Amino acid sequence: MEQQLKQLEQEALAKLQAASNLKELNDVRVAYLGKKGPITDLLKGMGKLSPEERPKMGALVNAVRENVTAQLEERITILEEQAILEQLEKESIDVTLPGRKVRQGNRHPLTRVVEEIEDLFVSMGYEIAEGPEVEKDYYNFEALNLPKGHPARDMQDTFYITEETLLRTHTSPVQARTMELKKGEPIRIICPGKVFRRDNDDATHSHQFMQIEGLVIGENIRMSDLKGTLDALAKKMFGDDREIRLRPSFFPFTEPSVEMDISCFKCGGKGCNVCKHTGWIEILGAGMVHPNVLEMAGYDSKKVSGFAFGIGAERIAMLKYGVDDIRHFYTNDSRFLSQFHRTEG
Ligand code: 2NM
Repeated sequence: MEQQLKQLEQEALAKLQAASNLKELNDVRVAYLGKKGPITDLLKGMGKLSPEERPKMGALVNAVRENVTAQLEERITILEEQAILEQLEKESIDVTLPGRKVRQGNRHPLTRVVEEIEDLFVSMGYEIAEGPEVEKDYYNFEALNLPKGHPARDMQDTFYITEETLLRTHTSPVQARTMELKKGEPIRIICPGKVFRRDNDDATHSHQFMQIEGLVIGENIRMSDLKGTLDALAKKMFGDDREIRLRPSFFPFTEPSVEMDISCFKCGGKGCNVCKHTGWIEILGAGMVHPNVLEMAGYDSKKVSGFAFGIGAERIAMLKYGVDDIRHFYTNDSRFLSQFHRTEG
């Protein structure tokens, strides 16, 4: 029996050494030390032994069990350490690899145009005014000398919420609201913002676009003030050697009304593809605020006068940056947008 025990011990120890993972170790433990294992059997068989032999055998079996258990625990520790080392090896990172680039964002080209124009006008003492994009028919049309049924409304068809509520077709309603609030006081504001028209989108038309309008009201505000202001705008946006030209035009809210051209920034006026061989590029509309508009807002048109102008931000951005399709501004394509990283101040 002693012989048998020694053999069992050798076998168990050999299998513990051979086990290459924790599961195999556990199998060995169950096989030799488990309730149905041979060592337990031997302990159970002790009853058949003579009283003299019993303590001796009991001590022997216990010694074997303790030895195997100790070896098992040592192997568990070794294999666990091995597993951790393998895991660490797998998860190791090469800290000398170059890091991932953090891509810096940039302002949207339209934001850039709007902010450049805002900066210029703020430097000339203007305030920036904003108002609702969902507007009342009254402020969008009526207060601007465009009564219901006026033919000029056709060119500014829009999205209607109700009969009397609509998406604004220009930022002029902000100016009508400001005039109403200031009741007779002088005004110097620019109004940037989204505007809407019922239009079929193509390379040069968009049902939503960005407008910047300006309004100055006070005593003795004259056409020459408008002209000097627009000249400063043209030079700021397209270069100090730009010349401007005003042509007569029509808007219901101004009288007289003009359209402004700038001398072509590409050819300087000789004629090229940008100016369609005219030497001039149309930039904006403007005029002296119509007396009806002043009166409706509570101003005395005999005492004060004013000028106003309206610029399409997309048109300016397309000219400045050579963009050939207005839809590029709204499709969020990073190949387009990433080209507008600021390089200058
Ligand atoms: C333009 C052209 C001409 C304009 C007029 C007004 C207001 F509210 F004062 F009457 N705001 N903006 C105006 C005048 C806008 O855009 C092409």
